[in-house]
Formats: sequence, C-alpha cells, structure tokens
Amino acid sequence: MFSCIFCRVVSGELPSYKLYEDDRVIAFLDIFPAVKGHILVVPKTHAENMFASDPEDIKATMKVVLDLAPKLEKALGADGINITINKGEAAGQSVFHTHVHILPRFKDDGKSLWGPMDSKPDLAELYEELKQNL
Ligand code: DGP
Repeated sequence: MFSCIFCRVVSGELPSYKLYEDDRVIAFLDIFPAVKGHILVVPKTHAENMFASDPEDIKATMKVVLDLAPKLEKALGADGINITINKGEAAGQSVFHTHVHILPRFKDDGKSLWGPMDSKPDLAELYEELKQNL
C-alpha cells in the first residue's frame, strides 16, 4: 500500500498534525479542512472503505470518534458536530483508505449539507422496493 496517502501518514512517511494515536487508530487534522477543526479518524490497517475494514477496526475507530468529537466541540466552542463517512467516489470519497470525518460546526460557518431533492420519489413505492431488498 505504498501509494496510499493515509498509509503513508500512519507510517510517519508523510507528516501530519496528529491529535490521537493508539495501536489501531490515528486521528489528525484534515489538510484541506472544510471547517475549522476538521479532523480525520483513521484505522491504521489499510482497507479501501469502511465495508472492507475489519469490524474490530471500525469499532475502535468509532470509539475514538465518540471520544474526540465532544472534546473537539468543546475545545473550539463549536455549536454542533457533523460526523461523516464518504464511501465511493459518488459520495465524495477521494482517499480510498477508511476514514471518518469530524467536522465542528458553527452557526455562521456558511456550510450546508443536503437540501431536499428537486423531485421527491414516491415513498410508498420506494418503501416496498427497499423492504424486498434489505
Ligand atoms: P474523502 O473525500 O472522504 O475521501 O476525504 C479525504 C480527506 O483527506 C479530504 O478531506 C482531504 C484529506 N487529505 C487528503 N490528503 C491528505 C493528506 O496528505 N494529509 C491530510 N492530513 N489530509 C489529507
């Protein structure tokens, strides 16, 4: 995994502003922050995305997220927090090594996430389709 950016951060080959580390997980500042205090929590073992990761790595990663997020919110005096995982290019994933974003949110940060769809699907129809397939 020599070309994986986050593997290179994990190994120390690439520098990072590391905020947390244990034997399974590392957390550091996002180099292209969407908001002030945007951090990434990353399992050290390489996997392309969260579904490919060892569930124990996901468990350890989410434990760190749950610990760091409220601390970060408090430290920065944020008004809220988004915790996001982008899986797949269509969802905005650009680094194909499992990671969780923690984004402190401020009332005046001017960011918006999803708005409503332009054209809403038929929910009853969608519900039937999903019930058959989930
Ligand atoms: P995503 O788009 O969900 O795959 O998020 C990848 C994030 O990783 C993106 O917000 C920018 C960040 N990033 C990319 N390269 C580096 C890097 O070399 N160092 C750090 N700290 N963050 C990086």
